Amino acid sequence: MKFDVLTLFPEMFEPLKQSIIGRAEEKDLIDINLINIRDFSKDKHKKVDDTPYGGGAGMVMRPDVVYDAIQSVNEPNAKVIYLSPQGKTLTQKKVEVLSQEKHLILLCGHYEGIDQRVIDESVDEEISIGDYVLTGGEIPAMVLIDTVSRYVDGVLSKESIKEESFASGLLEYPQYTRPEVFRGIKVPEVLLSGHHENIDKWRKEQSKNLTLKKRPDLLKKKDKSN
Ligand code: 4G4
Repeated sequence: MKFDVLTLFPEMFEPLKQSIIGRAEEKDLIDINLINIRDFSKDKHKKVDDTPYGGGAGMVMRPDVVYDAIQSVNEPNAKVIYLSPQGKTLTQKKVEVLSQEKHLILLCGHYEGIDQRVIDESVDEEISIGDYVLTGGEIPAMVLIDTVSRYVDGVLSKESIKEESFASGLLEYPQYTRPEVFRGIKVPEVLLSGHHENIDKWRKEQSKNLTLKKRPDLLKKKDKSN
């Protein structure tokens, strides 16, 4: 999977060098290519934004600069995604669908966003990570890269994906590790029994009860396999 990220702040993507995503890139399972939109400014002052027509607060990113940045990496098989509060909300199902793509181009807006004409002209999909406003699309782009990369073959074990929360439409069962007793609280007996059938049953029941108690809305969803 190739990710091209178009941003004014490529330094914000340092966290993706860590842990599982960092290792996935080292192993060439994913490729994260950072493109500085400012490199496409033709202005002698490297200006990328201007005041909004019609007036109002803040600055808007110029369509010509953003368009040239997109065209520098665009190709027929790529999907151009604009991270914006106006997009469709990202779900685990959507993440799974996106992970089937070969090439994602992630466009990060800053300030008051990007001139609408380049969105209309070059963006395939607008995606939001939730109903709140951020200063830029960089954190949403990182969220998308992280969630999608987990579905790329070899990044996680197949088991981790199958077992985890949301894949089944339910919350994850509680996890325990050593010590057996912590502040007087013992690990649930069944987990020490070595009886895998009982452990499986117990975990499924925990998942159902937890979901009912903490996220009953998830049980009403149509798009799930429980
Ligand atoms: C596009 C338009 C995404 C991008 C306006 C981006 C929240 C999300 C931005 C803006 C974002 C989200 C400056 C408001 C950047 N905020 N929920 N901000 N703003 O996915």
